[in-house]
Amino acid sequence: MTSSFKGPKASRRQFLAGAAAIGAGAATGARAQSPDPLITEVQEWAQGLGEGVDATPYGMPIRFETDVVRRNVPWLTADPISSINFTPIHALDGTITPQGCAFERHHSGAIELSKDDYRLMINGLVDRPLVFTYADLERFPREQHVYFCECAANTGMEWAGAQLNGAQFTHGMIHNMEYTGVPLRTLLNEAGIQTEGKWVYVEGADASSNGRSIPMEKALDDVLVAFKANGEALRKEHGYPVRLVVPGWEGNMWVKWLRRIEVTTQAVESREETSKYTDTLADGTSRKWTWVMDAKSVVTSPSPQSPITHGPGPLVITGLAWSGHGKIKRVDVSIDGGKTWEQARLASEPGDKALSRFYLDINWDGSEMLLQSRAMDETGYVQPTKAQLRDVRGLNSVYHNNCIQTWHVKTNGEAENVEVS
Ligand SMILES: Nc1nc2c(c(=O)[nH]1)N[C@H]1C(S)=C(S)[C@@H](COP(=O)(O)O)O[C@H]1N2
Ligand SMILES: [Mo]
Repeated sequence: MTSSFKGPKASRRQFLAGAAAIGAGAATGARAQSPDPLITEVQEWAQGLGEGVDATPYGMPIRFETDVVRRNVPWLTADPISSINFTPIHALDGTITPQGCAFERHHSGAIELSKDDYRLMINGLVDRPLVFTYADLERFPREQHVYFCECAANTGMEWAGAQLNGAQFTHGMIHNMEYTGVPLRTLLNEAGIQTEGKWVYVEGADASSNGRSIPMEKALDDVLVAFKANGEALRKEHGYPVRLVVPGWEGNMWVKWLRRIEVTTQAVESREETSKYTDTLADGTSRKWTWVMDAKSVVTSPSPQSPITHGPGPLVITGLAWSGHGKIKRVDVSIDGGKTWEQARLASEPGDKALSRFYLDINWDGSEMLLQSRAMDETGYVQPTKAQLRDVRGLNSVYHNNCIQTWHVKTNGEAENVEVS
């Protein structure tokens, strides 16, 4: 498939030639007529002292980066308490999401719960019902893992047509952090699971409680009771002091402010797993228990909020890919709406159920592009087109939309959310 690609892939020689041309282009006029004062003059910032180390006990991004923030979609945000905002994935690089701009989803607002007031109960079909304080949790052996958390509703507004103009809005209900915590298995074994215990029901301390049932096999596998993210305490909005991390499974199951784990014989069939988080299919019936987030990817730049700001020549195309079934194996990128594909470069060894960053470095000829990316995971599963997904799911679904996204990049570098048929 890649061998048939005739697109403008940049060779090293072309790349260097292009870079030189751009350098010359940018300086033409400026260099010919007048020296660049940014180079020839001693600048203000070199004539006095900068801030001392006591100015910023806890750092915030520099003021030039105030654009890189969570945003919401006003018509979707009927009420800011029971709502969602989106990660600015169009403006980030690498794979780790800083907590300060990682999307939030609350059903009854973010609560403030101190470590001292924190309690975690394990009850139900166990030999010894237990209550842990925060200090108790800190005494169990810990693990660290990087995982993505994707809301099942991510890309959910795009079922019936291209709607939101920006990767932040179409794909920003996702974050990827390094978690530190205790395996749920360790705590369940401490309580002693009785043989009839086949599920756990997990709930949070907030008013919504966001209760969900998890089959015992998953609970004993890779689920973490986490208290640190990216090295520091969880932020309030992500469940301080303790949240559940359910790798690869829909974000709704990642219970924040985790307060109780009940071992049960069956699923509880709570609100969050019956009237919500079920999928309408093309024939009008509903599917429940869609837990795993299938392989998906998106080009984050260029994209509507991250247009091309230079002329023809070297262009970095980049994006994110992930799969709830394991590692990303490969990502292909198309600049012609899926007619031809080129294999992108993965920036680092793909992690298990974690975001992967991909790059495709091309020599852009300045013509318009229909930019797409297509992820394949280690199971061999390939991210579907919108048409393929609609055959099964129809137009009335909300959750689990992992279709291939298209950006129409114009000759002036601006990009728009479109569909190709
Ligand atoms: N206790 C509690 N846990 C919760 C929620 C909630 O409202 N209350 N929202 C869920 C949903 S729908 C998602 S997508 C994730 C979002 O996690 P985040 O806010 O850290 O991004 O948390 C889940 N856990
Ligand atoms: Mo969610």
